[in-house]
Amino acid sequence: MANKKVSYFYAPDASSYQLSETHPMVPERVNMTHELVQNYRMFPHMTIIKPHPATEEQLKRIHLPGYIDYLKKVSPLISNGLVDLYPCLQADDCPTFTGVYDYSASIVGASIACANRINHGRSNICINWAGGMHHAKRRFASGFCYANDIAAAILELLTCHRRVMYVDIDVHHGDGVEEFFYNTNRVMTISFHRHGNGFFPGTGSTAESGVGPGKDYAINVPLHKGITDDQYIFLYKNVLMKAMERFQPEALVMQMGADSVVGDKLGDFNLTNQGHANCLKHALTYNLPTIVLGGGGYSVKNVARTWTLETATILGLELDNKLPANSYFGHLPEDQNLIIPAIKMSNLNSMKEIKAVQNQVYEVLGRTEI
Ligand code: VJV
Ligand code: CA
Ligand code: ZN
Repeated sequence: MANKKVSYFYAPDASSYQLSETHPMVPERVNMTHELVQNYRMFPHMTIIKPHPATEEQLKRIHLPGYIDYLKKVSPLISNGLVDLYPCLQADDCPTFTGVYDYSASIVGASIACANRINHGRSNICINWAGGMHHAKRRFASGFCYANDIAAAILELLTCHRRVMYVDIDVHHGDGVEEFFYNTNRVMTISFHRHGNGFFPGTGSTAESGVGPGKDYAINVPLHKGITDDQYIFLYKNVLMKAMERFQPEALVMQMGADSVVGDKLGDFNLTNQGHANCLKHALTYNLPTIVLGGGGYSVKNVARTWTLETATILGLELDNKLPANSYFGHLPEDQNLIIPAIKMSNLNSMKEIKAVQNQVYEVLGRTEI
């Protein structure tokens, strides 16, 4: 979007943490993205900002103070045995690691900074690829997410915008964000995700749609493995168009989890990164002040490719499919290209089911009023 003021938030120190030696969540993927964005010469097209970590007070607006105090004090050495007494960190998905508080504060700080910049009208689009931690709950960590930067950013946007829309294309259900705003009609949450067969976190059926004043303002789009670009984009555009028409938000937050791209270690959709980027491109056509966040993504080179392509999409730039020289990708044939093609795999979504889900979502949206 050549005429838009774009800001890109990047905390160089935040991505050097490791949840554990072999944990699938690798914060380094944000550094990989950063290097590709730099080497594709995108920096001159946006404002690069180094955000401050969130303060304790900011973290406690979203989280139970006792949980934040715990995060601040805990260390791998003293957490052994303690997790059973105070089970807010779940041993394998959310291990206690050195710097867990600083890591969390850094991510939340960047997403709050995105919101502030939008609130002051200084940017139209703000990017935080380290953000998008959609599972974190008020009282505990969940699904690799310790602090909910998305809820913090939305809360900040609500001080200046009547209605905020949240769209989540991570392969997992955005349960944490949904829960924070489940009973308000000032935030509409929309998550597309794999659902069923025990896929994490298990919530996110179309019937789960909000409570009290928030009834019908939580939208869920459950899908099966193997979905293709054509099916996904068809459903995504229809849902977004209808939701925009009904809700008329004043600001938009996009969670761009790249685990919905083909070849992910934890996800099993068949979306290309171009399909994934087209979802963002479509969202930007509504011309709303927009925060663009990262999220999941476990095949790290694919994550870097996807978020690089999406940074270019935001800037309205065309990129050469040949990756520029960089320190992460080597000389192997599979390391040469930006574009990730679809593969041959079974697709458990029929067009009939896609249309049925669409109609269920339309029914919920049809009951909303502004
Ligand atoms: O399915 C689960 C929960 C279990 C308990 C923990 N074991 C490890 C797995 C089953 C029920 N958790 C999911 C969490 C997915 C979080 C996704 C986060 C996001 O992308 O939506 C946003 C950032 C899950 N799936 C796979 C794993 N956990 C997993 C965790 C590991 C692992 C391998 C797989 C943790 C440590 C190590 N390997 C070394
Ligand atoms: Ca999702
Ligand atoms: Zn995910």
